[in-house]
Amino acid sequence: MKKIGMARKVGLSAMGTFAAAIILAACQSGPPKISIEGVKAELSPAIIGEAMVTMNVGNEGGADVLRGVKTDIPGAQVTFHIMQGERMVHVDSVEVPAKSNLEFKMGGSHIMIEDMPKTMKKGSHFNLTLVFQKSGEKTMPLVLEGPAAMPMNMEHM
Ligand SMILES: [Cu+2]
Repeated sequence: MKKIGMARKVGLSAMGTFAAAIILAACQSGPPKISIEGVKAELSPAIIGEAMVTMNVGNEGGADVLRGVKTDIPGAQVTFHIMQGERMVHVDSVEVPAKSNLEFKMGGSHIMIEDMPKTMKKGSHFNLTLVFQKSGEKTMPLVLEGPAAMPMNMEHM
C-alpha cells in the first residue's frame, strides 16, 4: 500500500513539471495580435453569384490558425482558396504564423464567396466573419464592389 502511495506522489510531481514547461512555451510565443486591413469584396467578372474577398491579416504576436470563414449572406458558401503552383485549391484552415502578414489577394490566396442569391449585387451590404483558433471570431461589414479587371487566366472555373 505504501509503495502505491509513493508512486502516485512521483507521478504528480512529474505532471507539475510538464505543466510548467507548457506554460513557459506559451509565454515565449505569446498570444496572437491580429489586425485586419484593406478588406474588399469584389463581384466576379465571369461568374454570377461569386465574389472574391481580399484583405491583409497582420499578426504581431504568436501563431494562430484561421479555422474558417462565414458570411450572413443566405445560402452562400465561403471558402479559403490558396494557390499551389498554378492550381487553386480549397483549404479548410490557414496557418497564421507568429509575426507575420498574410495577404489574401487576387492571384494569390483569397477568400471566395459562391452561390450568392440574385439579390446580392454591387452595393449590397453583408458581414464576413473570420474564425481564428485563438483570437476568436472577427466580423467585418462589407459592401460588394463591381468586378475588378482580372487577367483571363485568373478566372474561376
Ligand atoms: Cu478561388
